[in-house]
Parts: sequence; structure tokens; C-alpha cells
Amino acid sequence: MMSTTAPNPSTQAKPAPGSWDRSAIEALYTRPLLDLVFEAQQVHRRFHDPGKLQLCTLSNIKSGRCPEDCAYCPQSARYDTGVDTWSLPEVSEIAAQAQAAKAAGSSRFCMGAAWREVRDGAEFDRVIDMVKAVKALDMEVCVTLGLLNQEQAQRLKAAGVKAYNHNIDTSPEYYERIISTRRFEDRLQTIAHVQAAGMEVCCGGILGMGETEADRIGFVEALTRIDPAPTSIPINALVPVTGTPLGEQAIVDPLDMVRTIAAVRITVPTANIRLSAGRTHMSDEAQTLCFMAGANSIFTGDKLLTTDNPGTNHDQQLMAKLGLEPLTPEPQAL
Ligand code: SAM
Ligand code: DTB
Ligand code: SF4
Repeated sequence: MMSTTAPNPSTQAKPAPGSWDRSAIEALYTRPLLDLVFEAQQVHRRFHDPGKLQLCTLSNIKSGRCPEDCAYCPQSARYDTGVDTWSLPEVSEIAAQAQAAKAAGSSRFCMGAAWREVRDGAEFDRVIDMVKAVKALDMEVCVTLGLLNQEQAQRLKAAGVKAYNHNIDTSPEYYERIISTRRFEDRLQTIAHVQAAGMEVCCGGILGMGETEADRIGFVEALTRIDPAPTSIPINALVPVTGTPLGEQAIVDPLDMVRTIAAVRITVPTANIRLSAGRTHMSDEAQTLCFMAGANSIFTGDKLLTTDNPGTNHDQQLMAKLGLEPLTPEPQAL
């Protein structure tokens, strides 16, 4: 099915990062949901092609045994979650995974490592080679490796990384309730290194961790302050994993996902918003509302990093029902 002509974001007025104050975001966030979604959809259509969904594929290049204590994460060594653990595979294995993802319609390949931080040495050298191998397939390359310094950011950029994923996860106030082994400011510092090296920032968070509405508003506010604005914002629904401190959390109300996505769409109109973890707990209708609210990307495949994802067949059926086509970036944009 044909989509409408793609809008040209460069001709659209976009809010400068930091131009939304707290009270304005609160007023937006608390609007009647249908008004909020209507405005978000209008903004979405000014900046993005509403007929396109970007398909991304994740690869867990180093699984488990992470020293951090992120309360949501099945890969922390501090919790008994039974996840499979492995260390870095060969570059050729990752290249084959990326090739298969591309054949299934994916245009972006994101490699994630359960590291607190990047350490210089043979493992980082191998990640650099993985980046080069995926880039050679003409896919957008994204990595998420934890905290990093300026020099490491520059090496990743030189190897061909388009975007570095580093989530703020929640509001600055709630952050210390979720993670004690690093500070919110540490995350902002890594984001600054990513930007100084010329990579794009992919930064988002998780809903459903017990945060209040004020925390969600604070999370959106913190996202709007990142300058330059992230080009990619993953919005995850917590997948409660048994053994983690958040393993017994109730599944977040999908309408809260819709509300937050709409607020992010209006305040950071240029970003691609990725409806990320937790889709297996969402109906097709709930996901459709998220797309109405401005989400325009998903992760495809049976697995995210360690948790389940709907799978390619299901997603292809949903896209066909909705008349959505995969977004194929221009070669110069990779
Ligand atoms: N270790 C690196 C880091 O922390 O930046 C990269 C990998 S980490 C798994 C990437 C992101 O996955 C986290 O920032 C978090 O937002 C998300 N995530 C992890 N576990 C999750 C869960 N159970 N439910 C939803 N999102 C989760
Ligand atoms: C992000 O915010 N979501 C993706 C990506 N960035 C790396 C990861 C979701 C992981 C969900 C939990 C898991 O599968 O282990
Ligand atoms: Fe480690 Fe990242 Fe999981 Fe935190 S989110 S425990 S840093 S893999």
C-alpha cells in the first residue's frame, strides 16, 4: 500500500532543546488523552511519513554477568534470573545475524553489551570490528555498551556507528531508586561524549517501574533538555523478570505508554520513537494507539536482548493490517 509523500523535516519549525518548561510539559501530559493523541498525530505528520515504521534488530553481543544493579535488568549479576550468559562472539557471527536481519526488512542493527562501561582492550577492539562489518552491509549501526569516555566515543564514530543508545530510563529524582551503582549525571556525561564525537544519541526509558505521574513528566522534561535532541527515543514497557527487584511489578497500563509517547512526540518532534520492550504484553490495538501517538519504530525478531518479542510473522501481519511499510533510510543517511 502506498504511503503519503514523506514530509521534509528540515522545513519544519522545531522546538529548541530546553524550550519546554516543566509546567508546560505537565499541562501537555495531563490533557484529555484523545486531545493529546490528536495533537501528537498532527506533529508526527509534519515531521515523519505516517506510512512508515522503522524496523530495528537487536543483538545481545555480551549477555549477563553485569556488575550494575539496575533493578529492572535480568542481566545484572546481582539477581538470580537464569538468563543465558555468553561473552563476545566472533565478528563473522554478528555479520551473519545482521545480514539475516536486513533480509527480513530491518534497516538498523543495534548491538548491546551487558557492561557497566567500555574498557579499552581486545574486547572493545572486537566490537569496533563488528561495527565495521555491519556498516559494510549498509545498515544503520547502533551500539549500547554502557558508560564510555571521549576517546572511546571517537573510535566508535570512526568505525561507523550512527547512534549510541544510553537511556536515562526515568526521572532524575526516581533514578536513584532504580540504580545505585551510577548516577543520573554519569549517564548525561556519556551522552555528552557521544555528542562531542559526532554520533547521534538514542536515549529513552522505561515505564512501569513504580514511578509516579510526576516522574513521567520529569522523564519527558529531561529528554527535552538533551541538546542536540536525540534522534531516537526508545520507550520501553517494563518486562518484569522474576529474580529482579521489579519482577513482581504489574504490567504498565498501555494507555500510559500512549500518553507518554504522545508527550514525547510533541516535545521532541524530530526523533524516531521506538516502541521497544514489552510489546508481547500489548494487544495489536494498544500498539496501534502507540503508533497513532507518534511511535514510528519497533524492534523485530523473537527476542529483544533476553526477553521475548512478538516475532517477525506477527509484526508483518500487524503492519499489513495497518498499511505500514518498513522505512528504508537513504544510503547517505546510514
Ligand atoms: N548495559 C548497557 C546500558 O545499561 O546502557 C546496555 C544494555 S541495557 C540492557 C539497555 C536498556 O534496556 C536499558 O537502559 C533499559 O532501558 C532496557 N531494559 C533492560 N531491562 C529491561 C526490562 N526488563 N524491561 C524493559 N526495558 C529493559
Ligand atoms: C532500549 O531502550 N530497549 C532495547 C534497546 N534499548 C537496547 C533493549 C530492551 C531490552 C529489554 C530487556 C531484555 O530483553 O533483556
Ligand atoms: Fe548492566 Fe545495562 Fe542491565 Fe544495567 S541495564 S544491569 S548496566 S546490562
